[in-house]
Amino acid sequence: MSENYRELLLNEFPKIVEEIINSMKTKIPKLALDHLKKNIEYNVPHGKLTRGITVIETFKSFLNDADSEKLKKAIILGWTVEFLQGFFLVADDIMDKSLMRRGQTCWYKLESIGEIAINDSFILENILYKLLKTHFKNDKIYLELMNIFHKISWKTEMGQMLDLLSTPPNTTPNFETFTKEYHEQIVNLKTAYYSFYLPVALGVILASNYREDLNTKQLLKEAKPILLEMGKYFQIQDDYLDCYGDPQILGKIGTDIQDGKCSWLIVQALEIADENQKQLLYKNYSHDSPKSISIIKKIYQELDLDSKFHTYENVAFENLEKLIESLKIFPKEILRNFLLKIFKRKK
Ligand code: GPP
Ligand code: MG
Ligand code: MG
Ligand code: MG
Repeated sequence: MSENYRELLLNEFPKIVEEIINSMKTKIPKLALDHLKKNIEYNVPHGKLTRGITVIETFKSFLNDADSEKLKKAIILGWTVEFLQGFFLVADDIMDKSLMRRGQTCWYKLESIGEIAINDSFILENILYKLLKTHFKNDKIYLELMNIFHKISWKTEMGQMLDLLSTPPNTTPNFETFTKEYHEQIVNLKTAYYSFYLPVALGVILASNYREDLNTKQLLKEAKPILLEMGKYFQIQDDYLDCYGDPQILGKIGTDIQDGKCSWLIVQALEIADENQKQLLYKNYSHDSPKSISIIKKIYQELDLDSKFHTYENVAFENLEKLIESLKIFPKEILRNFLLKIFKRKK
């Protein structure tokens, strides 16, 4: 099923690129048009497209007999979340000093790119609002769509701010904030809202464009806590994979230890480490040297964080299954599918 939606999305992509390029054709010189196209094509379509697919899946489960015109709207809306994701990732890689993304060199790291990547990330964000305007300006949900993107972007940026403040430049990490509670707040804001709540909410909102009987507010109110819980599980997987994942499969190389991130792994480690291990963690965490990184990884190994994560993963899965089972009005299948897509993921 989702393979089909992936194909639907990818088939529409060249048309979206063309639409954007055509809108600028007579306004900027060819070399700028070429750069704009390259920015979009390099940074938007190469991910798993889980968020875009979820928009379409959610929409379809509320509007099973959607005709091709309505389905096209779902596809466009799917791409708007992927443009938002492209924007966040280009910017995040600069802030995190990452090297690889989706199996490619990070955009800002390309020899011909560099700091223009900052502006390119802004452009990717702006394109999503252009797409909304072009394709939804005459729909009653237009304002609702714009509002939700603004609201969720704000949350994500607050989360990114907390994430970055856990280790400001040229200082030691704020270890007093390396707690479960602070970590939970970071992942909830920086990941769960835009990656889990937003795609499902967009699917429901689009369906409500055609079905008067749908109570968007009620439906989303019920699904939201579960989606945020799934988002937390997803970012904890991301934190785990940063250290234990295979970069070949993951398409990116971990940076959390040298960046001094308030990651699930370091929070767990500080909770159970003995005094000697704690001192070593304090001394070496956030240092960008192979020796310091290997000291941290060795302590993680001594503390058996690998198997602690697997235990957490199984408990989180069971808990989410129970939560989904308890839904009264929101279709369980949508959330079950979403959960199965990420359970034990390697990328
Ligand atoms: C994931 O953090 C969070 C984001 C990509 C949101 C970024 C938000 C901005 C406002 C730019 P991460 O750094 O752990 O992701 P990854 O491991 O993929 O780099
Ligand atoms: Mg980051
Ligand atoms: Mg990052
Ligand atoms: Mg990460």
